[in-house]
Amino acid sequence: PVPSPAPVALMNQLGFLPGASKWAVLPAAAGEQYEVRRADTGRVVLKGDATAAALWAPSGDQVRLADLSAVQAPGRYELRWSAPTTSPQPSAASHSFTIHPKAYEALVDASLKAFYFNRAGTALLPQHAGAWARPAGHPDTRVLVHASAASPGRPAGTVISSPKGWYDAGDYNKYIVNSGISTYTLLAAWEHFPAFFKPRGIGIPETGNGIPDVLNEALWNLDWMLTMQDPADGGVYHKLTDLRFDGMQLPHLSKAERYVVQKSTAATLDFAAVMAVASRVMAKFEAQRPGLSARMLAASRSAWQWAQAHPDVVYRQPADVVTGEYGDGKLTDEYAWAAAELYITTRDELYLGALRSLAPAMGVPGWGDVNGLAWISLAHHRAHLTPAAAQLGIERHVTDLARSLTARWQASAWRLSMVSGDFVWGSNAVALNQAMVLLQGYRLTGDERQLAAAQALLDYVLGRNPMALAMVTGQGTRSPLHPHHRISEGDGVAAPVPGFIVAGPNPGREDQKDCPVPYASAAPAKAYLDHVCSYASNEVAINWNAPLVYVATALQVLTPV
Ligand code: G3I
Ligand code: 9MR
Repeated sequence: PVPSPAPVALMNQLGFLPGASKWAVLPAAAGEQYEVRRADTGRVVLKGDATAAALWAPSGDQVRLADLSAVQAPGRYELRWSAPTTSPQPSAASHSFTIHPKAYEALVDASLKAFYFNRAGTALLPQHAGAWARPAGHPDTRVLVHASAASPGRPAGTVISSPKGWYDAGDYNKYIVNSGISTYTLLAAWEHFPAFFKPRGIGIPETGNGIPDVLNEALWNLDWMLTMQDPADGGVYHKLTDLRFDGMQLPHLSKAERYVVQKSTAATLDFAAVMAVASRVMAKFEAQRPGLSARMLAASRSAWQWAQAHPDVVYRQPADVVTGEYGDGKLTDEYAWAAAELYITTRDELYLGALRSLAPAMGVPGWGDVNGLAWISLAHHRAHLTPAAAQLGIERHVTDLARSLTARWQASAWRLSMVSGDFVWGSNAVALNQAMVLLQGYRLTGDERQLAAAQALLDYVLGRNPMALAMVTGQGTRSPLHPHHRISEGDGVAAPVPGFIVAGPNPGREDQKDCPVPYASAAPAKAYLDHVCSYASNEVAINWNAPLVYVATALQVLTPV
């Protein structure tokens, strides 16, 4: 496939819900006035004045903004603005967009289905995977205990079985820390919006089994996570991995030995948190998976116990292992998150005590900082906690951060809460996790600016960005064609596997030594390269897709139509 030409106005390429806040970024040279016409009748429905040209520091561009929010009726529209007076083109420039009451439903389905496409240990059949059908890879029924993970009951070289789970990203390894936040985010989408997910089938093998597909997909990974706990002591292995990264080939061609590596406190606490969430969710599906809820709670409690006895076992990459690290020396957030989820599920104030002594500060969630997940769960369940929870100040923690992100959105020349320092490896997930925080603020306060600021972040990843790219494979009019994804690269199908959000701009450009072509720009919001070499800006990952599922769902459900 060949990329389509870049449009001149930057907008969400999937369009908008009727009641949404709707913004377009215009070049600084655009004239002051803009108008919106219906594409079918040509009738002018809005005339407005663009904001004065201003610098957006992350991209280094001077831009003007057009606010199209007043247009609400479903349909197709043409945005037109006057060309610069100095421009050789005499006519006005234009850009089309749509308004639709189900604007993000297909995005939710595709971004959730991406997890299915990344399943380990199973063949993807044509009736579910279409052109991306493939043989089973990495059964993981014969996994070796690495020397770093040896215990009296399981000396080095012991063979264990640890099947299923999702591949983490473009690589074929499975990491508990990153599985933790990713699986949680899908479970939160279910806990917050069950009515939306109940009737949705996305065409996976389990569709129609009496469990909603968002949970069917989460269960594929939860079943794997359970096998990563040492039953003898409750500790959880940090990862299941090859010793070095596989080649750019389909999974069934990889024959390297697989290992479980070192138990860590971060992995064990993330596991405890997710199992506590999953236990309360699966309690409603006892008929479909008898005993699973109780098993998950027991697994969560024994993981918590292990962490009490091993409070600071930081993951250290063994010399013979070079795959992803997910190393994190700060563990108070993992403690707080596990304590919060165990408290919510059990109402046992032992865990509330632990939480209060940690006094976790709300932050934008990420794999290395999970405090925010604790507050998101506490906020959602605040009406069902014990009276002592009132002292936590749950609402204030969430709304303070949502307000500060909203202030950034309001002040931004791009109308976006992302600032230069947010453009790190996986910046698109920083954007979507900011949106997740804003959406929690909106759910608590009803402040429409918080909903608008969240919408702006979805707009950003779907095309209102300097690359004019919908950064999700197969979505919008221009999207990434060459993600760093072994399956997409190895399958012989021209189009990448659909529904994956790529990492996004990352001025760190840590992959340059391995890339034959340079990035087009080093500016924070432009340091992106649509080339398979670019593992620092163009890889896919489960922890980047999960907040896409959440944010697309939340906006679809919460935006007035
Ligand atoms: O948070 C700091 C920030 O404070 C600092 O200013 C900035 C400056 O460089 O760095 C920020 O940290 C970065 C961090 O990502 C942000 O989450 C690190 O530099 C950067 O090296 C780190 O990258 C991680 C990358 O692995 C390399 O370790 C990514 O988060 C993480 O998503 C990525 O994960 C990989 C797995 O290891 C293997 N599987 C694929 C997966 C996705 O690429
Ligand atoms: O392909 C690897 C990718 O999945 C990881 O996220 C990335 C992070 O460390 O590393 C990639 O592997 C590269 C390795 O780190 C350095 N040599 C080139 C590898 C990619 O071709």
